[in-house]
Amino acid sequence: MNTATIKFDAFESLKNEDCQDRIIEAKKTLGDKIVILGHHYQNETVYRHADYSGDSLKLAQYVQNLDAKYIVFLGVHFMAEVSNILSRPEQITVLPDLSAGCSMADMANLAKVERTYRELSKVLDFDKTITPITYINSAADLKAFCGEHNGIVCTSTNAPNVLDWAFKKREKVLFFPDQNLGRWTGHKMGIAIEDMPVWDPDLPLGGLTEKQILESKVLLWKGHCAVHQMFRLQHIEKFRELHPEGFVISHPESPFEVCQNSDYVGSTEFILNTITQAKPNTKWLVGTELNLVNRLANEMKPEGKLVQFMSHVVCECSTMARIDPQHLSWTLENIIKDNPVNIISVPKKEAELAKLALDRMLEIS
Ligand code: CIZ
Ligand code: SF4
Repeated sequence: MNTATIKFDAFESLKNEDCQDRIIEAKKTLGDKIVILGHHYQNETVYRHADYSGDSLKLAQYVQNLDAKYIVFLGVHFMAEVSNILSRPEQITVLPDLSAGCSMADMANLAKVERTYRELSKVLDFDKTITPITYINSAADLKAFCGEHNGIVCTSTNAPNVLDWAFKKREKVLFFPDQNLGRWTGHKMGIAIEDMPVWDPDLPLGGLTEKQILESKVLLWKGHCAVHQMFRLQHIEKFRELHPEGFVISHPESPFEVCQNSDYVGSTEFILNTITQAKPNTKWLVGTELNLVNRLANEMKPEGKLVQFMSHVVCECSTMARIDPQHLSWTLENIIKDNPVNIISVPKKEAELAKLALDRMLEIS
């Protein structure tokens, strides 16, 4: 059956509750033709339909072992690109709303990274001296750049292993686009803060002197996550005042001083595991995305654990939230009609090079 694509207009005004039934129906109809992957930061209204959930590393690992023809990705654009790159050619990855991007990923682009390559090449032999590492929160063409220039991808789960791998190969690292993850990981390896200067891609020589570049160990791209940037030392101090026996756990995308003053720092998988395995009745202040913290708070209530979000302002990842029940049901119903919409397809050459960098990461994860 091949009929016309259903337009989104028909779904826009549907109520969330009505979409829930339609999603359940569509999943039944599609059976094992589809698999739905959900990132931890997704809203409950769609997350509950995920067949598998995880951080971007875990989801990338699932993708390699799926048989379904369609992979529906509840997450953001770069994750769906990774799914397309790591799945088999006949599999189709769909992102329910194409505007679900990542503002941090957008802080680096190929033109800027290539310009950085040219600027650094004025001072040193880039390919002999520097390993480019891109955080998985980046577009596929940046992963391809890393594939082509002996580089690698990392996630917040495996960043320490990846940095270790990089320093066994070459003396320096260019880390993009998140300066906070790069700085925290380097700091934990014992690298001095002054040996990790910030590289501003909009300035000649990144705003650094030749001497600074030559003496650096890690060049930290001037990029950050707008959500994690909201967490402050004052939030921690206030929590400690009220709950001196409590624990603070933060994501490494948070500002350096927040990480420094936390009891634990790690990826979303690490945060989930740590709090889930903690003793009953413990108290936690958590510095990561709101949807994950709310879900965890509800799940931990029966054990008497208090799980509190770090900021008093609501900082949900607004791009993750674009994946809503309306877009999910629209996507599924078009797949039923054999008219998949919002297919994510990375150009072949780019995908091959990006896969090199992803495979290097998966090998050491
Ligand atoms: O890697 C991911 O999935 C993200 C975006 C955060 C984390 O730490 O899991
Ligand atoms: Fe990107 Fe930050 Fe949203 Fe994660 S929370 S997807 S880094 S904008």
